[in-house]
Amino acid sequence: MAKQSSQVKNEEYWLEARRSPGSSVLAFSDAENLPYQCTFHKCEIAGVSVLRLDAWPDDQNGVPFSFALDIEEEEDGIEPESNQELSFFSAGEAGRLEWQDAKDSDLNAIFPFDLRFQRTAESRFNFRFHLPEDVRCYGLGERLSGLNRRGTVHTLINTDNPRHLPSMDSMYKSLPLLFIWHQGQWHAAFLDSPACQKWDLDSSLNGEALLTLLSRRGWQLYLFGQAPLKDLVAAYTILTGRSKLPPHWALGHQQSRWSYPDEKTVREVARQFRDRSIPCDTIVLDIDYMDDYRVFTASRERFPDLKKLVGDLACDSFKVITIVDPGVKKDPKYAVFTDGKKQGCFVKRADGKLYTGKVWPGVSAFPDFLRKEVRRWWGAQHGFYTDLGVKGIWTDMNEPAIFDANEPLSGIEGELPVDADQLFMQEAPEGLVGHLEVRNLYGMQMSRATWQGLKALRPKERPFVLTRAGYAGMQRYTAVWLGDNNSWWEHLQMSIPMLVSVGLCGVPFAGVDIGGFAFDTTGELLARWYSVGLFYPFFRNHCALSGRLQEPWHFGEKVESAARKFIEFHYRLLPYLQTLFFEHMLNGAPIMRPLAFHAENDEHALDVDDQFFFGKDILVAPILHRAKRSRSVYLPEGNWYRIEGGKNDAPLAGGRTYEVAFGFDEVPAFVREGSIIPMAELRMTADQVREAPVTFVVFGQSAEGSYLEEDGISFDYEAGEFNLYQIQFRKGQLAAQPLSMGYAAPERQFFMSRQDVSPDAARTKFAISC
Ligand code: MIG
Repeated sequence: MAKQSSQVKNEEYWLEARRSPGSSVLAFSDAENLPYQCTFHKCEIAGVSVLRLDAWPDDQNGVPFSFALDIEEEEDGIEPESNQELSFFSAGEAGRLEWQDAKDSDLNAIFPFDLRFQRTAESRFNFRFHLPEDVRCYGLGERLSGLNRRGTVHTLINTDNPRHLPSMDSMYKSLPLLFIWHQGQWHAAFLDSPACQKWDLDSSLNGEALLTLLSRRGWQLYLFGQAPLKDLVAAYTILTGRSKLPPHWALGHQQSRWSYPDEKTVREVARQFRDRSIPCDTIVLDIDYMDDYRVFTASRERFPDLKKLVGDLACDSFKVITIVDPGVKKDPKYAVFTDGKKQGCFVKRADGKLYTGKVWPGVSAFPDFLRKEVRRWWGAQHGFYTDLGVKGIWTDMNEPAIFDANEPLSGIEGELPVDADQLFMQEAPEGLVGHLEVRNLYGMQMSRATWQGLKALRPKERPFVLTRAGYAGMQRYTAVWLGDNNSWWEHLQMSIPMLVSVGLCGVPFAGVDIGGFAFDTTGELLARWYSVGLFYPFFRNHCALSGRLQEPWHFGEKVESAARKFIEFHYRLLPYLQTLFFEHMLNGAPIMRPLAFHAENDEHALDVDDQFFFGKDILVAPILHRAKRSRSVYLPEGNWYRIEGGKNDAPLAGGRTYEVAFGFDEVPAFVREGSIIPMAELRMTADQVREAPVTFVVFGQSAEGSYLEEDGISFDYEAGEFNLYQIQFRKGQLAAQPLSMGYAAPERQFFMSRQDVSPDAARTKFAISC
């Protein structure tokens, strides 16, 4: 094919694109003679114009299979839907999108930042784009940074680095989705490649971003044209999928510790929760429940009858979650190892020998979760836990973390190491690839294997999986927590922009360790942390080996009662939280949202990252500093009630900042005038809340909200077995409009109250009739 230069933008770099006659493939070459192929396609997704660039080195057959995309697969237990109306529940939308040929001239129309890209080394692509002065950069998932990611470098390669200092770069998860705000409008870019990516968002303040991808494989870059932030999130989550409804119990309070050393301690912790009437659903067993850290085993000395323990806890309405790491102890007497080895499930080095690395069990082998057969094999091992009655699985160390190989890439200035110098090889659909090319998929595919395993073992129950490492699309299988934070006020503060960003990147079910993981927490920090944590969708207190005891009662009466009050508030808000998970399925919206999500034309709101929306109607503005009693709160447009202001409280007008004091046990949040919050009567577990009376708390003279009913555990809602109501308050009357009716809900009592969330608020009976 004759190559002639058409256009060279900027210096020696970039895009010498030529259209090869009669096809949409554009051939590229450059001064360094590193040719590649590139195609442009476009499509409309959720009303957003999306341009997709596919590029791959000349000597390959096209772009590799994408694990990020939500492509219908029988393996995931997803069958093509029969009912069109319910198509929003089914995965596989990305597979059904119709892409049309596009030209490189569409590029600037959709993404007006003068994007240029080039293959600049054998294993490296560079992308550049402009970042005008006013631009804010949101997204990129889990980063130790404020909401606006501009002005620094973000390296996306999954890494276990427990030192969450300001200098830290690579984190556990890689979510390569960037949102760009410019002159009141949003755009987005998603680079789908599970290799190392380095996003330099104008660290030298010259108005230019440089994105480096270190890969010998092809990639797909999605550019999202101008649209409201929420539409961009909707479009991205059509591509990469949405979370299903979690089991209802998993929305309750979880108590964890590295580690509860034995059965007796676990029973004692559970008893304390019930004796002290602090709501709790789940006790989490960290690595020490195992026999010498062998996954799929339990210690005979410390947990001699785990089944009985799990059963006894179940009688007391507790669920048990166990941790599972990917490393399988290399031990010829250990069936999981010998069987996995026989079946060829473990990764090998480039020379074909079994790869081993040291983790908790000592020398260990690692499954290749990229392979379907291996995912099946791994999933089936979880019968060990389901037989014991264990309800959820926490997958940890799945970057993977390997004690002496924790920093897989020291820098990415040069080239990707050759395969022989990488840890191990993996089997991608297109053939063997060096681990670093696909590293960011490891944790995601482990949680997928776990999700599928639990689904196959207990087909009638929605699995609960929690992961540390992950990549774009992981929300289809798993909840996340953000790893090893510290018991520092700074990390309480940071949890807000971090979780909000993870949510914007498609992952709604997220939280951080409440109280902080490493170091000793204080009573004040723990209580304040619960005042924020009650709004984390994933709501867990967890603490490291060496820290002081961190359950809510170890700090005296004042802290215990504040923590109890916040945990109770979370439980009372469960009906509202449930509707938010449902909303996520409908439109991809996260649960914790930045102010910009709803304050669309408010430039000031863009830079606020110590507050967040919990759904559309609750604005959280917590105290985040030691010894502070008040803080400055920015209220966006609208009128806002303090959530615990009571029935005589007057709302504050938005569009300005107030200094607001919050009592030590006061919920630090506001409610939008015109909203209705469904709140349950208090119960000690989430399952019990499902049957408790619900009060619709009305804020304002004319208000709206929604309310969802479904069975909380099965997949029947996917077949339409749910009831969704729009609740309206007009002219002093409350009414429930059924939007969808398919579930025979158990009896429940309903009430209405005006502006008063307290448990003893004056309330009137209300009947949802249909
Ligand atoms: O090397 O399982 O982030 O939550 O308690 C540490 C022990 C391994 C890291 C997790 C943490 C967990 C801990 N794990």
